Amino acid sequence: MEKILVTGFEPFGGEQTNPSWEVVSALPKAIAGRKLVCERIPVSFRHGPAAVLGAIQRENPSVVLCLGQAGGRAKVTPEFVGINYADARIPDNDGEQPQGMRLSTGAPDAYFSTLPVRAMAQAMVEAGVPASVSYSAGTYVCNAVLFSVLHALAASKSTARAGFVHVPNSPKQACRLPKGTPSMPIALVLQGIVSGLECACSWG
Ligand code: PCA
Repeated sequence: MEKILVTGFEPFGGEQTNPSWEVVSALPKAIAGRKLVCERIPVSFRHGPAAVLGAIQRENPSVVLCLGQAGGRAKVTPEFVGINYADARIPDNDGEQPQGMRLSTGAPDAYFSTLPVRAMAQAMVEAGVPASVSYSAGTYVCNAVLFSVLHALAASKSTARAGFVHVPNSPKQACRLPKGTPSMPIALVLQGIVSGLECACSWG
């Protein structure tokens, strides 16, 4: 049975929870006839990308989807591109704060996601979940994970497809955040991710 690797992050930035992991831990055991393998990864420039790459080596998935929290966003957002750049606004969970530097010297400036991000966003919307393609995954750990995974898969000539989806804060988080902070119920985000994965698996 082919596998789908799905990852979510531990909490960061003083939060108690991370909606990305809340969603991943609620996913079904299989989607589109492929077994789901779920991994919780650290918010760490050093250890986050390595954790996903280790899981890819171990599980040999045909699809890799990493999820992360994007505070302030109101929609589920498949990411179009990962860039070879880090500029951390706050320290990561190891206390590291790379600023204004490349993630990898000698690697390309950027990689486009190899998942069908436009079709996935469309599938999410059709399932009734607010979603749109994002053209920036930021310059923090999520972008580092996306870039590093795409770089490693390209370098090894892997046929696995990979991408990243940012999700809004959960309502539980938004209760303690400033007035007007958008949020989305975990169950709705979950529906979006399932629809997005079904779409990705039906693609080519
Ligand atoms: N979001 C952060 C890192 C971990 C997470 O869930 C980001 O967008 O980079």
